[in-house]
Amino acid sequence: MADKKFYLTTPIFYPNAKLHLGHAYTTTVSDILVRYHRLMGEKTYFLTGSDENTQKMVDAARKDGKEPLEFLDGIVARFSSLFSELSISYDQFIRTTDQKAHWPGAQALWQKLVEAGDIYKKEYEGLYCVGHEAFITEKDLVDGKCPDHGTAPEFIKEENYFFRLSKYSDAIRQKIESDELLIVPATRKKEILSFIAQGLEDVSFSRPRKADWPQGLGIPVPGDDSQVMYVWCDALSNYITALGYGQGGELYEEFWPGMHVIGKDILRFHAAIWPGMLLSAGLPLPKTLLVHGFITSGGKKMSKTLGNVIDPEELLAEYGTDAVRCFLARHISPFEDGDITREAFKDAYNADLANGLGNLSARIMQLAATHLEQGTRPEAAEFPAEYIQAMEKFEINKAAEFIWSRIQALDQKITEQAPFKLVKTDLEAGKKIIFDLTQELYVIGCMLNPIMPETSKKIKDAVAANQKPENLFARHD
Ligand code: ME8
Repeated sequence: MADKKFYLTTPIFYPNAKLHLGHAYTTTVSDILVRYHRLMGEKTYFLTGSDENTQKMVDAARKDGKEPLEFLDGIVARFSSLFSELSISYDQFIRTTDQKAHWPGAQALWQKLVEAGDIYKKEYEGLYCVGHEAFITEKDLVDGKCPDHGTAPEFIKEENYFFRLSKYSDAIRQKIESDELLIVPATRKKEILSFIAQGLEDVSFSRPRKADWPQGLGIPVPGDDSQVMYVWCDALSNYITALGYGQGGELYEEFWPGMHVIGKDILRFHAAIWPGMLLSAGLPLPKTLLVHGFITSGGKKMSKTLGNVIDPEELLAEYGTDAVRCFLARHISPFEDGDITREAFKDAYNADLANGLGNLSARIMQLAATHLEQGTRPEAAEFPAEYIQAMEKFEINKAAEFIWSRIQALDQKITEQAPFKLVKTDLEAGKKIIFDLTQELYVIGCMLNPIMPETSKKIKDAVAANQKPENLFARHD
């Protein structure tokens, strides 16, 4: 087991605004999966980062009265502080403006595409949506605007380098059909296969360098400084540049190929363009794409005008790290859209944590501290098969559901067997039940490790020390 490798990436985030709960979701799901594989004794590597060479970032910086590179540092510092509050255990944070860590690998990959004869120059005109950082077509528009971003696209006529993606349609389709590139859930696999069946078109892979972009922003196309790489070509390559691809990186040899966690909105980039680039370069494709849904609030897309935006920082300040992680893990399916409101969050917190896990741990450990002589740490916790199976299939919500079914079962056991009464009439029998309860609580503590790392530790420590854990979750009214 020790030599089993697990490499997982989050999408790299656009640093044009603060991260919202949707971004926190992607990152938390990723972290839970990595922590699970670490718990299973595998050697893991966890990458996240920011997608910085973009027009939307430049626009946001200027609106804020800042120079883009200075603006970036401020926003990226906030990303890392959010990730630290969420206990995200990443190994590396890659920034696509990093000229040492990212640019050489991105340029080496570009060079491979050139060598394969897959890059060519073409005069191009089209409608560019800055929100998507992609060209869109007339028929995508509603009242002349991009329906996702509510903004009118820019008409662009320019000479670009193109990537011959069309050449790889069949090869990509085969890799996906055979699950060599596994796309989870199956509905997303089906969706992308029907998209590929129409035939993939070549994609514009560079833009002329903008006069108002500072030096240090935008990766120069090798051999043509007047052009910078198209943002998706640049961004996707982060998954291997971060491992030192193109620079003799040992991490690349050790960990690639790995798994990408993404939202449903960026499926095409990851299941068509990215495999196309890798095939062209003769590199292995990712093993898995886990495609999650979108988080809505009260059934609607979070928006400032509707006033339903949920700020992860506020939730974290009010309820704490593990409570936020628990809600995302247990109440949102990693395969479908999910909903959150403040009310639903509070109710779930009180039921799952204050009355559920917190109360159960306190009851059991109070009994143990009163009646057992010493700590009762089991040698090694056996992980139940249901838990393992759910986690291996990325069904984090099912794994959490299983843990909570155990919590309910223990609650019921205490009520039915009433060890607190039994100790008065048959001390040894009462102690045996209390001992068993602590053992089972310990297993719950172990299973909670990927989802709620701090709570997991508190529970395990309490069992080992034969003490009541400090107040875990106070009720919120
Ligand atoms: O797409 N619910 O960056 P991004 C769930 N830079 N997930 C959501 C969400 C929501 N409401 N809103 C966004 C990008 N996300 C690119 C990625 S990767 C080489 C480049 C998810 O900051 C979204 O689906 O717009 C995406 O996976 C991630 O947040 C980053 O979004």
